[in-house]
Amino acid sequence: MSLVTTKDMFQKSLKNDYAVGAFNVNNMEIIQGIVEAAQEENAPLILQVSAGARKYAKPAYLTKLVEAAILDTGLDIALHLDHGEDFDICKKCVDDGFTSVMIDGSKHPFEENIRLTKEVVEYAHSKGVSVEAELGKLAGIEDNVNVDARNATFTDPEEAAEFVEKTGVDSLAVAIGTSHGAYKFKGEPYLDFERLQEINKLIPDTPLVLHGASTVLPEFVAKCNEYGGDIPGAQGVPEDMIKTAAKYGVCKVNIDTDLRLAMTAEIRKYLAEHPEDFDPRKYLGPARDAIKGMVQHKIKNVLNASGKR
Ligand code: TD4
Ligand code: CA
Ligand code: ZN
Repeated sequence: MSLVTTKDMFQKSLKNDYAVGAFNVNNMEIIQGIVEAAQEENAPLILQVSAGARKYAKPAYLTKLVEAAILDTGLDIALHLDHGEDFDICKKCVDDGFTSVMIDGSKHPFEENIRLTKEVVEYAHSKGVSVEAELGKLAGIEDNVNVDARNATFTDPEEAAEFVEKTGVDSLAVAIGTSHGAYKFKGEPYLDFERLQEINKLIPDTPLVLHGASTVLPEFVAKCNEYGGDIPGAQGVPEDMIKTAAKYGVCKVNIDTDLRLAMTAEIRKYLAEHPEDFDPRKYLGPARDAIKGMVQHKIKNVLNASGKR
């Protein structure tokens, strides 16, 4: 039981067509809900921290909470920086004991993205830390993204191969139609699996990462709306699409929105039904349980749909 890199996790998942869940953490209850689920499923696990999470919780709290989770559960956990935007934040996280960092240079021109990623790879690898990079842009809410728009924003397979070769990066986040948040598609959900397969064919040994992979579970959206919320038209990536992605080289599936929805739905319900209560443990407890149930379902039925873990 310790903090581990993603290296072994990804090698195994690449060979066996399952994916590892990478869940965003912001506080103790979220961490506890996730690790309890992973413990019951005996699953590999990545906990990831965004710049926003570091700002909200303060860096030391999150790393110490993750260390506590390892002590408590005996799990191996990878601690990962999500969407690091420059060398400095990546270096800070490496120095703080993270076992994996993402350098997101996707907003830069191709050559600059390569330069920046290479700089992070050199530093991180010298400390035994894995690096994820990103190529292409995650889609906004689109009805039907036409072919030209797709080619302009989605990851180009040839570029992906060149990028990995030139940077030495350990894993690559690809843009194939997902987006962050609760409003991923206006009409029918669409992901460009042909493109994903093409990328996987050109760089078969590179673990791919799917950002924006929350399902936006209707059950939690409905519960939020039933108890005073207002999130109409929310839609995520259907579970079957995540299962398909795991067959085409996707080893890491990023989930944040589903955690937020599960937590908020339970808190709304509890407070609506118990207006006299003001003990935070009374509503954070059920919120933690909801996270655990949701994560366990995902690990068991979606991420490990191949059954080969
Ligand atoms: O990378 N992520 C998580 C993004 C988290 C953003 O956190 P801040 O609000 O602190 O910036 C994902 O790919 C998650 O995708 P999802 O489908 O869950 O939105
Ligand atoms: Ca990006
Ligand atoms: Zn992301």
